[in-house]
Amino acid sequence: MSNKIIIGCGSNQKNPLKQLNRAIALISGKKFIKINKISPIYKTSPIGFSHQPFFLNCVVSAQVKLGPHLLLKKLLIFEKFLGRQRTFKNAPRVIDLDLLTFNNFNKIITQNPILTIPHPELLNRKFTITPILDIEKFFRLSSKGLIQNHTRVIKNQVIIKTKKKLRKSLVNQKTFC
Ligand code: PH2
Ligand code: MG
Ligand code: MG
Repeated sequence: MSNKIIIGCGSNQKNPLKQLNRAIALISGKKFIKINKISPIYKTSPIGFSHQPFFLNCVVSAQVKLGPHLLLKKLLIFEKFLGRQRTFKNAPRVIDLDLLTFNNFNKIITQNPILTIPHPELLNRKFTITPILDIEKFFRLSSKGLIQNHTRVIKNQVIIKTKKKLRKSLVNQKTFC
């Protein structure tokens, strides 16, 4: 069993580039996941709660051997391990790992408050659409059509492609999970 997924990664605390590096090193060390592509890193204006620093965002496409609920559980464990503390909605965070899509991009896999796939905000955020298009050129969401058509209507979101590069393996993955 191998499922194709896209994970959205974001950070705006404690050296965001370092946090993205730690997250991706951690993910890439797991046996149940094989990373295919990592998008460029974007500097993005905060959405939802604006009085906080800019974010760094990127997305990762991968193959996983888990179902969506178990994968979500793992991502939450990773966030915790990497120092995420939950305070209020859209608060600043050391790391956020969102399961954006699972296999067929078009299909609603689950739709509940705990896990909705595709991610309900995917099409409302340039910081998810733009990096997805970098690595999945023909990404399509059924009735909504090609996602590149969505970025044009999103207002007030600053998103700047950076030249920042991710380094490998900053976390000792072997001691975890
Ligand atoms: N994540 C949020 C809310 N707002 N804004 C930016 N720019 N990047 C994010 O990753 C982000 C956000 C909730 O998860
Ligand atoms: Mg999020
Ligand atoms: Mg999240």
